[in-house]
Amino acid sequence: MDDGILARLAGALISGEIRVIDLSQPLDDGTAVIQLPPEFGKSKPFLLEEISKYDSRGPAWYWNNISCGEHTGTHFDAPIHWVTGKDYPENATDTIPVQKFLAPACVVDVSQEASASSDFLLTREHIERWEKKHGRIEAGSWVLMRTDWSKRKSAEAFLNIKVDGSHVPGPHPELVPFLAKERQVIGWGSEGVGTDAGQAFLFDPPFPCHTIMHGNNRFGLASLMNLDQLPAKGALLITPPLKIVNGSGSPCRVLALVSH
Ligand code: 23J
Ligand code: MN
Repeated sequence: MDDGILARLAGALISGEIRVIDLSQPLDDGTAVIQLPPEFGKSKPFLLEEISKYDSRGPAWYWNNISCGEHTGTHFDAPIHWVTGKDYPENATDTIPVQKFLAPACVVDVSQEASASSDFLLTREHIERWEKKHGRIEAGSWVLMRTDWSKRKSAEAFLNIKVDGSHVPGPHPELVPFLAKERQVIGWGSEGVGTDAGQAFLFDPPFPCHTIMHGNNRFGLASLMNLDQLPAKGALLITPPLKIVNGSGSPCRVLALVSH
């Protein structure tokens, strides 16, 4: 009998000892897309156009054309997405080494803090408290910020745009270099529409998660959901973006393996 590591993994998947959690939002024409100020280019929303459905256009088959921006719905941000990450080799969706698409996750639950303030920022002090309880964040791990923000189902509530811009929780600008440099994380994941806080255009630097994570050749995951179903430590994420040639990111079916 083969009791190698992959055979044991396959057995645990079949027995249910390892469960697979879907961290992705459904994609349809109501999926929230980031809104930038009007002077900037716009991302297209997700669009599904029927080609045929067992009809005169195709009697035995159903299929659709799809279109959307790369950063639509639950998605992966590659280092090439930001100017600070543009010169790394293997920095785009088609060239990132595929080994990097499987990595462990640390989940930081700040759902209470985020429900009290939509401008909540996760700080280094929060992370250090998390580490006292769960141990040091290992190099190569994702840090996922659980806010329960994904429970806001309408695009309006999810984007939460006021006269002065979007109000969505995210990482504090001082946390990002700590995670990138002192913890060597593989990337940062948020439940919001992007990895940065809604007000991050005002931070120094602006969009610190994009600027510093991608400036250190690290990744982002945005519009995650079901983080409340993950343990603080021990989940394994599977995050392959589409193999878009020179792509800056792509919608992603993010899965988590969880043992119980
Ligand atoms: C383009 C410009 C600014 C931002 C973004 C995209 C994202 O958040 C994204 O989805 O990567 S902040
Ligand atoms: Mn993005």
